[in-house]
Order: sequence, then structure tokens, then C-alpha cells
Amino acid sequence: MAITDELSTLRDDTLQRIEAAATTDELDAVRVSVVGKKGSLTGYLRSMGDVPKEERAAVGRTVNEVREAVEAALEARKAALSAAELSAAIDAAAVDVTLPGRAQQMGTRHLINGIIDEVSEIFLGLGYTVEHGPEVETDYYNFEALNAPPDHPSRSMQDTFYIRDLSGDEAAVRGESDVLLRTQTSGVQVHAMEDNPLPIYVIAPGKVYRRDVADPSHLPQFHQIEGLVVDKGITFGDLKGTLEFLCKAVFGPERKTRFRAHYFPFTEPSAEVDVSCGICHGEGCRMCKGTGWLEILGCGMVDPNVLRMSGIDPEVYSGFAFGMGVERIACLKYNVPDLRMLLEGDMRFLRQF
Ligand code: 2U9
Repeated sequence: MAITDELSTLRDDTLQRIEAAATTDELDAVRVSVVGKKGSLTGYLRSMGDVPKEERAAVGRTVNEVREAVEAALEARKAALSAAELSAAIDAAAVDVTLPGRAQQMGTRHLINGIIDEVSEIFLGLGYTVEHGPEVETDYYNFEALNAPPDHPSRSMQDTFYIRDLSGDEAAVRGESDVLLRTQTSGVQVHAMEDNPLPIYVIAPGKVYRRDVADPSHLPQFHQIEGLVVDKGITFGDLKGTLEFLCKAVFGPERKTRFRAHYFPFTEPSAEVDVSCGICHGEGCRMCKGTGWLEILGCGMVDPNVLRMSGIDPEVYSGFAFGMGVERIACLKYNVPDLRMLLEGDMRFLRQF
């Protein structure tokens, strides 16, 4: 057979093998065997010296034509096979039907929000509304409207985070800023008295801030629920009945309550409320420090000055108010020994509630 015939047989043969290659590896094997260093077509180029002189030009041309055809076919087939292999790899990685499923973790309500919701429901049932207000307040709504005179200890720098005025206002630079992080939610009720017609039956749950270092019984940020009633003929009896109802609803009907005289600038008379200890039932234990009682909230009849400052005539209207620390209530209800445990986000702790 003439060399050019051999070459055209080699070309047809190679093109067929290229089409038949099912993987890029198989295709590469075809390439090496034909146009590789020791490939069959390369062999023809190496042995050009043995070809009779008059045939050399024709053979050389044919070898080049065959090589071009083979290389074009290799390239086209390689592109097709690579694309197919890549998409198969992506499919395999994306959907591995043999992998076990990943369980979804369900989030739940934190017990602090649980207490806020529970107390809100109790008061909604009594016809109160739930009000919210700003956490950044002015001195007037946080202190002055609540009868805290300018030199009252509750206003001292130790207890309150003041918002510094970066405009260079002189009073602010001296630490006498008028803007602060609320230390109690009472401002919400002052706004409620200013903005709504009487009577008023509101509770105000929310975050409050105090300049305290976190320890088992203090947090620099915690939650309060405060309440305010202003109506005609409201008496201390209404206050007592309402808070006894609240305590039994939150802690259980078997728990007793007692009212101890106390002092707050915004209420007169004022009281603190204790519930009987749920651990020793009044015998005295570590939880209640031997007293048989746990302090859970403060309350009192709204001071006439407070009503007057919000434009309410204390000769016609009277009211009561109360306040409780939600973290403290949660710890007493669930026997948690340290307020900081409520903030740590430890799932072993949180899953219990
Ligand atoms: C207005 C008038 C009166 C809200 C009240 C308390 C008593 C009280 C403390 C409980 C624990 C704060 O979180 S705590 O440290 N609060 O004892 N709060 S009466 O009295 C008001 C509120 C608004 C207009």
C-alpha cells in the first residue's frame, strides 16, 4: 500500500476511535497513541528520511493534513466530554441521595419573653392595654415626671447611662446630659397619661438599663413590667386585689402574698410585695434566706404630684402603679440561682423551659 493510502486509513481509523472515546482519559490515550511522541502518525514524520525523495513532499503534506484533522477532532471531542463530566460531577455533589437528612433545629421563645407574654395575657384579660415606649428617654420622662427631685439618689451617675451629646454641648460634657437610657419603663406611662383620655389601665413591658456590673442578682440591662391605673375612686384595695390575682396566676393559687411598707418617690403610700417561698412553703430555707418569703414587686398609690405633673387633677382621680423585674420573677419561678444564666444562651439551660 502507498504511504498516502496508509495515512488516510490511519486518519479514518483515528477519527473513529476519537468518536468512540467515552471519557477524557480514553480520549487522551487515543491522542498519545497517534500524535504523542511515540505515536503512529509521529512515526511517519520521524521516518521521512526513508521515503523516496520524489514522494517526500506529498507524504509530508498528507501527514500534516492528517495531523490537523486528528487534532481538530481531539479538541472538539475533548470539549464535549469535559462538559459532560463536569455536569455529572456537579449533579453528584449537589444531590447525594445516600446522605442522611439534616434535622432542622426549631427555635423557641426565651423564658423572659415567656414571662412577659404570660403577664401581658393576665392583664389583657383584665381589660388593660400593653404600651411600649422609647428606650432612650429624656430626664423629664425617666425622673422628673416621676417626682424624683434633682438630688434624688436614683438619678446619680452610678445608676444611669447618660447619652453623651457629641455636639460639644457644655452641660453634656459635664455629665449633665438630658438624654439617657431609661432605668425604668415608667416614662411609657407618663406618655400614656399625656396622650390618652382617662381612665387609664396600662402595662408597659420592656428593656431597662442601669450602670451595674453583672452579678448573680444584678444585670446592666434587664426587663421590667410596670403597670398604671388612673380612674375615679381607685383605692389601695384595688391595688391589693389586682396584685394578689397576678401573683396567684403567675406562681400558683397555693402561694400566699404579703405587702410590706416601703418608699418610692412616685407612689405614696408604697409597698413591696412578697410571695411565700415555693421551696420551703414558709418554713425558711436558703432560697428565701430563712424568711419564708420572696420579694417579687414594688407598688403604691400614684403620688398626687405625679398625676398633677401630667395634667390630671388628683382631687378627682386617683391611681395605683406597680413594677417588677422580669429576670427576677423568672429566677424565682424556675429556681434559677444566678440572673446571668438567663443571658448565656446555653442550650442545656434554655431547653428546660
Ligand atoms: C407612673 C407612676 C408610678 C411604677 C412602680 C415600682 C413600684 C417598683 C421596681 C421593681 C423591681 C423596679 O425592676 S425593679 O428594680 N419597681 O418597685 N415601680 S411602683 O410606678 C409608677 C410608674 C409610672 C406614672
